[in-house]
Amino acid sequence: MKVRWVILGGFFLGLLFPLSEGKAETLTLDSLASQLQTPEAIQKFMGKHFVYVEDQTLFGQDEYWQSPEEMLERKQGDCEDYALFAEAILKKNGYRTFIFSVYWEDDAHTVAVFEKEGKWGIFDLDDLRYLKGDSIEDLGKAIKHDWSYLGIMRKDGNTGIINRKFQGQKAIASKISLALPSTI
Ligand SMILES: [Ca+2]
Repeated sequence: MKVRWVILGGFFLGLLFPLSEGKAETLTLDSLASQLQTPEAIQKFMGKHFVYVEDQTLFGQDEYWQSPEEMLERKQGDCEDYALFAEAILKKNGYRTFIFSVYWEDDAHTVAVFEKEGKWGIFDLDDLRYLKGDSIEDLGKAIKHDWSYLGIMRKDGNTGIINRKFQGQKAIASKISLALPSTI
């Protein structure tokens, strides 16, 4: 009988204090990842909830790499913030993925890359597309045709640093598959 009263009590409390919108903001990456199990679901979530805002506007500095948790809470960011969020959710769902930056002249762009069914998926902000190429150069061209150099990245504090840099022949010869982390 006690159990029933607890359940009933919980039911009536729920009526008195319905879950507010604020509840969604406390959503963890783990619980979100269990809801967003495909790249398409991740894309839909980012498209619906995230807004592109430059780092200078948000943080008063040129570069600020937010953690996926910060991005989920703030729901505003630029290219690397979208990419780091997508990468985190993909990893939690077992995908092999990495952060990739393309540099040209005085600018750069960052995306998340993952492997799916023999193709390479690219999360470019909340755009998702697939590529059949197999070299790092193919990947670079898919983002920016006249790139200067390419980097497999990692977040270091609130900035991004290049783990592996590719230029010229090195980019042409390097297989995307080798850039993927061997362990998830
Ligand atoms: Ca940022």
